[in-house]
Amino acid sequence: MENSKDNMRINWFPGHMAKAQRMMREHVKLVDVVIELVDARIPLSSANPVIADIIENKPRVVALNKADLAETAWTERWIETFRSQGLQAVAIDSMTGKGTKALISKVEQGASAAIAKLVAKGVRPRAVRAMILGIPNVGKSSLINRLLGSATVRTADKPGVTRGKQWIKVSNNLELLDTPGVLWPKIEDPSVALRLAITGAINDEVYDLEQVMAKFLTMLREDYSERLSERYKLTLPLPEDSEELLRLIGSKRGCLRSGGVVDCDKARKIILNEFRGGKLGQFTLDRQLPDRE
Ligand SMILES: Nc1nc2c(ncn2[C@@H]2O[C@H](COP(=O)(O)OP(=O)(O)OP(=O)(O)O)[C@@H](O)[C@H]2O)c(=O)[nH]1
Ligand SMILES: [Mg+2]
Repeated sequence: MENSKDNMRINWFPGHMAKAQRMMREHVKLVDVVIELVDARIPLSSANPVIADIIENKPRVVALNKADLAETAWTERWIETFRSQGLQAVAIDSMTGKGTKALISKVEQGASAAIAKLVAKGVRPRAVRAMILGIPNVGKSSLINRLLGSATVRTADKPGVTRGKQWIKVSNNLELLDTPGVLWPKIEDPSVALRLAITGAINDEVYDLEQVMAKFLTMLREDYSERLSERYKLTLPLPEDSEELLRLIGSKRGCLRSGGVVDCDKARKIILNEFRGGKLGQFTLDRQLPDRE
């Protein structure tokens, strides 16, 4: 039987995502502006290529969420890049609310032409309607809760939490539509799939942790060996072989089975969780800006 996890050829576009995508196409007509959440650690890899097609020419604001987990200098470079492509972009942290004021003002600006058009037709001015789109686990529901100041919609540290759509009245001036996270049917670039898995956008059950962590450890050793050395008390230079590096970290962390054998699976999970929780510091994993024309 073919291993469905081979080469990360996995089913990350389950039926509920296809359904959610259809719902977005229908609802985009009802909104004045779209807020696209991307993950500040992977601003390019987390940008769904299908979104442009779904939203057509609705005004769009790109919010780089989880900016607290990304390298500030890189976040600024990415914001510049989005702006140079003619997109409004802003860095936010949905846990503390940092950047959300700037986001709201961009959303209001984006909607102003549509609202003015209604008023010109003699319709009473109404609240701005915005739809929040983005990949699973990027923080769409957390952003809504932060704007509301209460845990109104469900959030969790795993993809696929929000299933249906939900309108939320944030204020008299703003109504938001929360949507389920969607990926796209075919992720062509394996390095994109890798980054989506590492950052938690792809359900942990459907990819091969061993394969992902071998590649991730190589990335970490190349760009962040000091951080690894500091966190896990390792002497530099780190071993070139990712399996050896993993065993070293595992033994430092006491991931030992009887007989002193390192429990590699446990070590992999520890490293990944510490990365995701920000315990290894701030990371930007998309480190190549698109060429400027
Ligand atoms: N550090 C950090 N964590 C965040 C931020 N925003 C959200 N999170 C965390 O990311 C996880 C996912 O958040 P959700 O709001 O459920 O994500 P979602 O986009 O609604 O996910 P789906 O509904 O599954 O598509 C939760 O554990 C949040 O606490 C942020 O700005 N910084
Ligand atoms: Mg959600």
